[in-house]
Amino acid sequence: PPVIYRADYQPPDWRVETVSLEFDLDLSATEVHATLGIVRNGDHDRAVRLDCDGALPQTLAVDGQPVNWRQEGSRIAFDVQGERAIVTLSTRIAPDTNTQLMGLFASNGMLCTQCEAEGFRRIIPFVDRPDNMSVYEVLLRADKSRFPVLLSNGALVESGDLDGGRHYARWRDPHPKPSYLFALVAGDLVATRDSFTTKSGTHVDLAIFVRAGDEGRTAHAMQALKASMAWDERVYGLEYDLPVFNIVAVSDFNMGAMENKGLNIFNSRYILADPDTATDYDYDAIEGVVAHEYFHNWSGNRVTCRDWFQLSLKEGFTVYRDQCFSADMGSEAVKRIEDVRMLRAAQFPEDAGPLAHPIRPDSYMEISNFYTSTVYNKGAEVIRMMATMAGPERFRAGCDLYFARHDGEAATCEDFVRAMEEGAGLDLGQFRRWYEQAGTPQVQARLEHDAATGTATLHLRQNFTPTPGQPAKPLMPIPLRTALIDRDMKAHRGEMLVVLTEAEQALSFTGYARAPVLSINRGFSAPVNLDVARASGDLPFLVRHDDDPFARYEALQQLVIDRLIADIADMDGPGAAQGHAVSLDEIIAVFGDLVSDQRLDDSMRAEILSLPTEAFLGEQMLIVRPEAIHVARKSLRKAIGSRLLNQWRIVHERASSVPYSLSREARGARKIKSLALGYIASAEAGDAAMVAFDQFARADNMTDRQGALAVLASMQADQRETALDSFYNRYQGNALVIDKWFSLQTGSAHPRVHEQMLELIRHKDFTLTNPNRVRALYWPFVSNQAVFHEASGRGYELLTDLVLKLDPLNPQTTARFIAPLGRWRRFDEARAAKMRDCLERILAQPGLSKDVTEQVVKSLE
Ligand code: DPP
Ligand code: ZN
Repeated sequence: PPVIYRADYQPPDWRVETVSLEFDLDLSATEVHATLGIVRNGDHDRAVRLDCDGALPQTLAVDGQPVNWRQEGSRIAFDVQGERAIVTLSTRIAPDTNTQLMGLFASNGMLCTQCEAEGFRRIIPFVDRPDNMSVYEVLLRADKSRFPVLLSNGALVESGDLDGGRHYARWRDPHPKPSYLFALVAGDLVATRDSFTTKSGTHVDLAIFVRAGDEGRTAHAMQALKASMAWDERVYGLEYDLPVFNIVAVSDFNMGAMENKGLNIFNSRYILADPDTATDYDYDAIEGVVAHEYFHNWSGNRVTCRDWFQLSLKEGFTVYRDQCFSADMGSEAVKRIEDVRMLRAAQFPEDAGPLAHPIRPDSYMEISNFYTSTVYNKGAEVIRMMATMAGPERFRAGCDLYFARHDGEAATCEDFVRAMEEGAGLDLGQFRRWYEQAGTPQVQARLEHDAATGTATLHLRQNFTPTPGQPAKPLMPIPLRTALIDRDMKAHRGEMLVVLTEAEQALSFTGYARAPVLSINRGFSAPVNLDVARASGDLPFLVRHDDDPFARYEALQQLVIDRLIADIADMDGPGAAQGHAVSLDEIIAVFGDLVSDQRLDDSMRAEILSLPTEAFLGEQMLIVRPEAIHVARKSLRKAIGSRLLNQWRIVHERASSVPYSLSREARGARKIKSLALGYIASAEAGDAAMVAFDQFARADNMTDRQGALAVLASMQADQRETALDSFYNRYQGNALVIDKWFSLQTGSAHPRVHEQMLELIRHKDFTLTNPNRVRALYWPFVSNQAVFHEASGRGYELLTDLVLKLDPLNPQTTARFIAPLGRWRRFDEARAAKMRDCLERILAQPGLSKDVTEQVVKSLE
């Protein structure tokens, strides 16, 4: 497939100023008539070229005269003489055969669209690129009984009945927008309604449309929407700009949700929740995604992207905005830990592998492959670093300037950086490299102390490892929030922001009779890998005394990682381990202190006391050793569980007495309850299965039920099957909960996960046509390091089979599953060879999609 380069950007030859669309909607045959007001853009005599994917025009006329068009690859071309013209064209599409879920597709008898990034061209041929902004008017016609609800962007202009049991609705969106923000929905849906009054007094009607029966599960999403609208006014001064804001939930969806102007379309998992079916985690995810899509109304829609290389302009910024919103709604400390954990789980491996790319990529074959953790989550970290360096007021001034200057435009990352420089008064010359360079920087830190002069000197150094296409890398500015903590006072004199700009830098601080303890990259102020030379005893000190909650978490994670890496080295023979790992006794003592530390709330306690995942431990090793990691971690869990068993039981009982509510205390209690249960099970306490089953059976909410079932799923006990069956029977018919039932089994630490996986693939509720179901079954399996990377290679074969079967149906969802195989360089030769074989087998498949081809080719390079 051809490669598209950022450097080749050219403005469109023709713009579409106005779009009028008429749809005669039907599941199997939808007719589309389009009237496009086009304008020549610049002084040239080139033809009109419209992007087209599968929906060739049935008729095409320019100013009323039929014209002959020609096909040029994925475009159609025709000639137009004057400066402006009216182009009319029609297409006929079959939504119910659209398994890619791009363009107009059917889901459970309803019709809806997904146009980002290049789905609109599957509806009609169009100048389908984000710098082509048009005003849309949309007329929808359909059978009234099957499609009683007809929605599009903007506001409803008129609606009424037609002959033959049909009806129509006309929608108009006054805001010019790129085609990727176009949306329509037709179906038999029920609405939950509410309203919001903006700070300037405009009334906005809010509605969430779902299938009948789901309307009792929309309250949380509605509350999140209203909270987001208020938050964006308060924190960014940004108001909503239409009289209507509609949300529709659909069950077949590739993405999490889509920010179409005035008509957000959501994967139902990010809308539907009640205590019986959704966990606290689901509640948070809903709040975050609803906010994310709402915030796009400014960071994405009012100011959009010039081209898809600028994707992080809207996504990185909007993720940063939704992270701050969720922090404000709940716990800032816990939110930061969750976000960093996610960054390290998904983005760091991506940035260290064959698919590494800068947050503003330089090239792509298929843009769908670039909706990545790098563009989103590292993109958000880059915005966060600017916010940290500027401080809140100046950061806000930079954002104000950006929105004021670029409102109504298709902008670039460079536009954002320039607005931030001018508005916030920052010099971002060197900082721009964060947009250009892939790879996670390495920072080494060492604190040197001179007792004679009372001077502490911080030595910093930055390093880079090469990434594809970037063998050598210039230095980056790395903002590190830093504190020097006095060992006696257990306090510091104030946090400093140290910006490392050189390869090596040293900073001296006086007045330290004793060497202080270094607390660095507090709050994870820079997305780097940090290697700190420390005296043993420093990490336990930080776990107990650091006043930055993230730093406490980080210190304990590092303590555990050091110990486990040493344990794994010990497996090669005594004395193989070297370095500074603290003893198991010391780790148990630290855990013991934290289990009952009064300064921690339960939510933070549970966060800190969670062990790093096997996959994350693998990331810390040059060559990942799946069995050794599994064994070492399991044995550490067992030790922590059994030696603190009484404390875990006390915590479990205390937390079990807290009644269900959504208060922070009750949510914290639920989180620590299932964590404690997990440690009781890891201790292999004789009654563990009973305690777990008891929590499962008594649960009056999904958090406790799923928490218990997750523990049981890893056990070999009769209660396991009983609980799984009971859970399945109770929720049969609720797709989102049945997704959990699949995930709990394939993500478990049960010794027979692979065999269970084979059975689940054949389960009557498994289908390849629903992306949520595919991900629910396969993603926990692929992330289950010891199982997926079983030495036999059968995990790789299973994934390869999926890829080959799913690609013809849904390339976009399939391509996400290539990265796990692409990590072959990080495994021993035998595994690496098997992984490569699988990639070769995929590549040999005739008719392989562009999406999968790109990922496989890059993974093999
Ligand atoms: N809908 C996706 C998101 O909000 C892509 N824009 O991130
Ligand atoms: Zn987004």
